Amino acid sequence: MKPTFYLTTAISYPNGSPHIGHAYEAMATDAIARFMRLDGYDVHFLTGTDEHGIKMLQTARREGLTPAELADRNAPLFKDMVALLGCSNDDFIRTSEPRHHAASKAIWERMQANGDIYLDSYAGWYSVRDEAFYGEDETIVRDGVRYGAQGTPVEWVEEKSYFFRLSAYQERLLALYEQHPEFIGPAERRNEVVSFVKGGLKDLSISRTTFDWGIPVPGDPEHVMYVWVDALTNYITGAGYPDVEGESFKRWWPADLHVIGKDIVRFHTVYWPAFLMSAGLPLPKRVFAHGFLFNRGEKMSKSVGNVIGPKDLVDAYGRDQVRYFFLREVPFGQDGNYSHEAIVTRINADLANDLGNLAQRSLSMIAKNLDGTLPAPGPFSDEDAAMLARADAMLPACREAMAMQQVHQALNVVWAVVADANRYFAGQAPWALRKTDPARMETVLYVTAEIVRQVAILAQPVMPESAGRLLDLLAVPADARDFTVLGPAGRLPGGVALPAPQGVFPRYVETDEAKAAG
Ligand code: ME8
Repeated sequence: MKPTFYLTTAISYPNGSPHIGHAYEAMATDAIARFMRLDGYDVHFLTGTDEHGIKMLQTARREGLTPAELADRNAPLFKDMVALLGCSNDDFIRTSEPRHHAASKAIWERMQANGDIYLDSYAGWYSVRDEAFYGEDETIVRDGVRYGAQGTPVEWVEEKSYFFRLSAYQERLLALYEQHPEFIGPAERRNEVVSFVKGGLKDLSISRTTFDWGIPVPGDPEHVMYVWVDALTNYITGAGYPDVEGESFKRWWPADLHVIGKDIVRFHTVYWPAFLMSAGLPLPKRVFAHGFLFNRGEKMSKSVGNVIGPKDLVDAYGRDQVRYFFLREVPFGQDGNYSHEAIVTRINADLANDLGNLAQRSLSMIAKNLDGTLPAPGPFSDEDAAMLARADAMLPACREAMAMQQVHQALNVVWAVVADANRYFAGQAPWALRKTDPARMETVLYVTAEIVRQVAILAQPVMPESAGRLLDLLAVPADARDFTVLGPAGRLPGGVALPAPQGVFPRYVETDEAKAAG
């Protein structure tokens, strides 16, 4: 039996079209999912849309739609986005689905049965943009407008509300962070959460009565659940909750990894574990928060008008190129910038020049000089052996990086070997050996092809299509592309006929149009 790995993205509010922040999270989580599958895990990868809440309601009103109509119109855009990006998600959840209503009702009832829910009235500040309640001390007034902790405007709310006894969970949460330092990554986020919880927790308002777009509170349909109660619950719905005895729930829950953005850490590392503790359910093993992406240093927002859609990027640069750029360029967990120039530089330097040329030069020499047959190597020189050893050492280094979601670091490991291989190829000069020592030429070409094989296998999580094409060019069979064949165990067999080489990573050629758009 394979070990299991259940991972999720945040679910997006479909109150508009998907933006690059949504795409970034999906691409990164997909790269992790693909890595784990290739590394022998049975993976379940969940993503979806978060359709309730006032933000959806207000947008719908502005557009003259019901919130359900707005969700029905926009949720497919998110589904299409993950497909466009080549994501390998096993499920796409919409919180308006009956399975999710059932799960939300069930977790509510369990928290209630545990004595953690009571009726009172709420009077305080609420940010619709964040769908978050803020304490007075977390707000500031600027130019007559009051803003919450994340800089979004807040409004005063007063209504009857159910509360969750969050204050009762302070000690248990602190014990969780202490005993499981890996629960929150990266470390800066963990420190923020620990000091927030140490500062004391107030009970949380978890229902609303002033609108009815949401999941009705069991036994009191005048209230709908606070959107975050149902949103967080999506992760167990996706595992088959409330059927806790079912095969799916036993197999997938607790989740191994929730990938989210840094603005929603508190919901995932304070509220969510407290809800689960209250409901008597196991806790997810890790929550990892990535940073925010900025277009040339500015935060993207619809009001600023600098939102570039994921589809525009994929159309302009190619799917694998976009995936590679964001995952290599931005250290996962930190904020990052993107611009047309930065994307073109990565495409031309890392992909076209470094990996593309290495593959193209070695494969076209095999095509021209050896009738397209991969040679069997002669005895390995010290340089050959050292080069192979560096390639063989990639997997453990990549595993270590990916276990901490350091996707960029795993790519750095692989591209360091690509750089070594280019130096090796230039130093060995197989084109010169063609006349002086053809047997050595064959060995050098073999070693280079073998490096390309291992690089391509490890590039698959980030660039599934292009890496697959490289492996096709090396005649690597479909069942010899996972991580069990990395290292000496899977060396290319000599004497195999290779298909005609083709460029896999074209250079990006600047057009005036692209310059203007970038
Ligand atoms: O927060 N750069 O939904 P959402 C990087 N529905 N990531 C970004 C980003 C940016 N510029 N902007 C947003 C929600 N994100 C809730 C989640 S989960 C139970 C409910 C990330 O559509 C953001 O941090 O506002 C979040 O992880 C995801 O995109 C969805 O954001």
